[in-house]
Amino acid sequence: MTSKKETKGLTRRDMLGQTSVIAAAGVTGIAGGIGASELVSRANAQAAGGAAHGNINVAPGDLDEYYVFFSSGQCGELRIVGLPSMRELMRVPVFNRCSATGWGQTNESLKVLTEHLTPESREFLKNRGGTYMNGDLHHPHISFTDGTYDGRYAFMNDKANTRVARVRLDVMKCDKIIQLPNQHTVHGLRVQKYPRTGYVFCNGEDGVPLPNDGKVLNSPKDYYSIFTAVDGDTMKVAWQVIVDGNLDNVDADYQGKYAFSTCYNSEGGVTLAEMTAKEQDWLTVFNIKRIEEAVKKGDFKEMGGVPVIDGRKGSPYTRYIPVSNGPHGINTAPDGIHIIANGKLSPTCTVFDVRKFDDLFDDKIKPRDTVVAEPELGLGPLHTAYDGKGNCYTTLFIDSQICKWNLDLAKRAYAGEKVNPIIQKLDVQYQPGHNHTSMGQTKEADGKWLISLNKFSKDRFLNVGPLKPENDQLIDISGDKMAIVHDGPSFAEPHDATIVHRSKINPVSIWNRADPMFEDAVKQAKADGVDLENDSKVIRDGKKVRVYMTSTAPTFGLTDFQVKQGDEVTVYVTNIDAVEDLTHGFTIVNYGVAMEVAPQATASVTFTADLAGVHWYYCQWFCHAMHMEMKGRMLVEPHGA
Ligand code: CUK
Ligand code: CUA
Repeated sequence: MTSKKETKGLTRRDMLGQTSVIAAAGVTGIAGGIGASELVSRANAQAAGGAAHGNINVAPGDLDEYYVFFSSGQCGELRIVGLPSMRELMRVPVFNRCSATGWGQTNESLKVLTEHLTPESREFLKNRGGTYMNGDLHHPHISFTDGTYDGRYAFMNDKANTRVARVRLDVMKCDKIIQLPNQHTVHGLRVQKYPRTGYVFCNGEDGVPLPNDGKVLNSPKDYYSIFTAVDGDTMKVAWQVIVDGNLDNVDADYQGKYAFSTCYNSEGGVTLAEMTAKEQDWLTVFNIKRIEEAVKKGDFKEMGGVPVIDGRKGSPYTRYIPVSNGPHGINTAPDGIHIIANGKLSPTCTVFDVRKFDDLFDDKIKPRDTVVAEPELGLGPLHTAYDGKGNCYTTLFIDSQICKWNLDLAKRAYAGEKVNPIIQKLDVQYQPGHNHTSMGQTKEADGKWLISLNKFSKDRFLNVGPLKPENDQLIDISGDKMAIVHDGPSFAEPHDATIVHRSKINPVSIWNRADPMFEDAVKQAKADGVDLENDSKVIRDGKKVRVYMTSTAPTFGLTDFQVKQGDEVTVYVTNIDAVEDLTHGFTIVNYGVAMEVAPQATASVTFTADLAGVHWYYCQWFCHAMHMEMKGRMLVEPHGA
């Protein structure tokens, strides 16, 4: 969620809608010896029609069927969770800094975090740690080939600092980050589904002057929002499009022809009242072929080193389809035909037929002729997921519900038939944002599971103080009725998640010695005549000292090394254990230095040895019965000694 404006003027009780009834019932229930959660689970069991729920109990030693890639919002990391157990399996640092792995401190991670920076950003960040310390990761999406996940990469946005990152799914580490020029924030992010990824589509949300160098300030009519296509293979900006209005979320078709973004603030306002003044905003459709041709024939301006196309109203590259004020989520159905814009401020969802976009761009039909249904679902529709059987699951933020409805019935109702497309409304705890079905964003949607990412957990967990966890609820959708089967607390703030069948993801267990992640260390060692896997030695190069050591449980290759105060020291640790799960670490006491060294990896860290004295270094990953003894001394000779 980007704003809570839809709650304006409502009391908390109004906001909670039906859920307040359950909460009230809970109070009575407690008096009668039944807790609120018991009542809710009874209600859910009832909702499930007494049918057996999907089995969420993954027995000790058994593996989950799905990976879930969760974003973490303002925490800036990617999280990997197993489904159906909902156990957190791993955290992948991306835009944040990580104390355990040394992300943001090792040379390998600093390269990823800084190599894209422009000279101006580098200057700006010089006294701020050299890179951004925060990130706001909303949307993690897996690369596609031919309409389904191919297991190569996850791409994700940083709304806070206008960055896009890529995580390699073979090693589950971030290998590329770029900052988008001209654009201010990147919010919506999704990838090209066909023929492959291909493009990573990135929505610029806020409007700013172009260029944003301070010459234009308080003149909102000169602010522009930008849509960017990043090449997922090279991680370079392929092209950008200037648009009218603020872009919110984005999705792409299964034909490789179009991308489309929900757009709010068509008014171009800068205050809440201005941004919501008009009755309508748009779905903005981007014609990929036409844009590629424009880039080829030079119909663009180069700004910030990238081609920028004018896609404002009236341009041949875009179409603006009116929808109710402030649409939020945009979701392509697995049938490859329908796309749904979620109303947010309107109680409706708008369904488009993507096949009609050809005629729309040829001006054979009017923008609204692409709409084939517009069911009224409830208050605050934000995102819709699919089961691959023709049903849609829409989160209703204000009603705190998931609405299950049938797409075909909605189309028939829109055509004038007297049918009700709504199948079931299920209370969730509370205020859902995104929701996701298993494989539901691919043509292989399997209709088994739904996760509702609820922004509030309120009374669902032990009280941990004023800052509460959020609640990711697992819902079984395999039967006729939805049923909640698990409550999962999560720390701020998973906006989005992608549920991927485990058959699609094949990570390695041990690093390949030829991996590009540590190629710089390998190069430097070669130049120093050091064999990383066999040698442990100290190379002095003026005031620079390079310390090479192996690690194999439970010893480092060097029991001590000596440097002079003020030396610039780089320590390279190579884990020569080739045993699955045998990670070592390297921490220097009172130096703020720590890094992870997984099996067969080399990791390095550079620091100035400005603190004289004896400093023990130790392995911080419990690796052996003699792990406590896996340590050595850095001896720092004081100035003038
Ligand atoms: S947004 Cu957060 S609930 Cu950033 Cu995907 Cu809709
Ligand atoms: Cu190596 Cu602990």
